[in-house]
Amino acid sequence: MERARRTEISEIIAQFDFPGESKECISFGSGHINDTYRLTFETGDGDRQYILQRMNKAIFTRPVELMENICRVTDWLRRKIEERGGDVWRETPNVIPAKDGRPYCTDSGGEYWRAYYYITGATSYDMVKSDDDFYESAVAFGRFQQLLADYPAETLHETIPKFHDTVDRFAKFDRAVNEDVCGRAASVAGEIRFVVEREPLAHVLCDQQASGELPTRVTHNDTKLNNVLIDDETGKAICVIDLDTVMPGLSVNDFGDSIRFGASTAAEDERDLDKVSMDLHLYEVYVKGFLKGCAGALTQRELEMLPMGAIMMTFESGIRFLTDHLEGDHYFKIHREGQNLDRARTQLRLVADMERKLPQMREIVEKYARGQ
Ligand code: ADP
Ligand code: GN1
Ligand code: MG
Repeated sequence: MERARRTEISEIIAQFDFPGESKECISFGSGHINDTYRLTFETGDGDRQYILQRMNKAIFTRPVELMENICRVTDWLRRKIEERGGDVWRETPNVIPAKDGRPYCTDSGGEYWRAYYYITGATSYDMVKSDDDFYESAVAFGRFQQLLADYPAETLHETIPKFHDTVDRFAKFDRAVNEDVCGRAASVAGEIRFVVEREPLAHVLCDQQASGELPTRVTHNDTKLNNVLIDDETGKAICVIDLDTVMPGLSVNDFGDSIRFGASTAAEDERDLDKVSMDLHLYEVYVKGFLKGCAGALTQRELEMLPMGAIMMTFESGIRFLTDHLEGDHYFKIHREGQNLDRARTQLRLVADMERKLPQMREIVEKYARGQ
């Protein structure tokens, strides 16, 4: 680690009551937004590990409210897990308060940081390795939905306003195309046309939420496979992590985000689009696990709209990546030129594939919903 980072991190570490001697600090995970580190401390009693994260202030503009949400939700989950005889140290993230009692601290540059106990013996995966992992992640996200089904969603802060307001996402995309600040629009005319042709799609779920046909629930809003920790020994999903975007939302969007990421046959930024499709078998595996985890918590309308949730989240992600490409990559971290365009292209390819597969996607949900 270079010197500046080291100084910065030690300034943060000093604000928490970590035990023993600091031994290691490594960059961790593959998220697009926050910066994550794993800290190791040597104590007389063996090594102890923690997760330290710098919250992205440009994106999470109200970090105090964000941490309030996380503390409320994890308190609730801990109570539910305890009632069921589960392990509260492994089945939910546990925030470590700073020395001053706040669930976060700030550094001299005004950045916000938080710490969690590190959950050992578990891994988060960026790609589906086996059906079992994907099934397990589905059960975990479904269970998350179920455990929070009676939580008063309206009491949570909206950590990113209009996060899954696809109509608003479309409007921002439209503005980015018109402003074309980087002069990139002409080179992505095909992608822009694909999105514009589907403008009516952006309204479908927003309208049903506004009319109350779809209930507003506590949702995770970033249900990628890599936001679930899978136990290295048992292969069971133990914990849903990355709770920054937990806020009021739609269950079908949580379902959909998992499908667009995990049921794809290729990585989110794959450049060879011939490799990209939505795997119906993986889709079925996820439906089965998600409905098991939800354990009857979903309404009939939510069940009917699950396939639409998959299309919508994929479409919305495509719009977001394309917007960021047009605006000069200021939102999603990139590791190579054109990465956000590559990400947009995989998402739009998946949308086209899901449109073709919609009848089968519906049949699969019906098959598993019958047993509900
Ligand atoms: P991001 O928003 O950047 O995706 P995450 O909260 O998902 O950040 O954390 C990044 C990675 O750090 C995760 O994919 C996971 O591997 C690891 N991680 C996060 N929290 C914990 C934890 N409490 N215990 C163990 N590993 C964790
Ligand atoms: C971001 O931080 P990460 O990688 O878990 C983004 C999600 C996107 C995802 C795309 C706060 O999540 O909404 O779906 O990238 N998070 C935020 O991979 O915008
Ligand atoms: Mg994550």
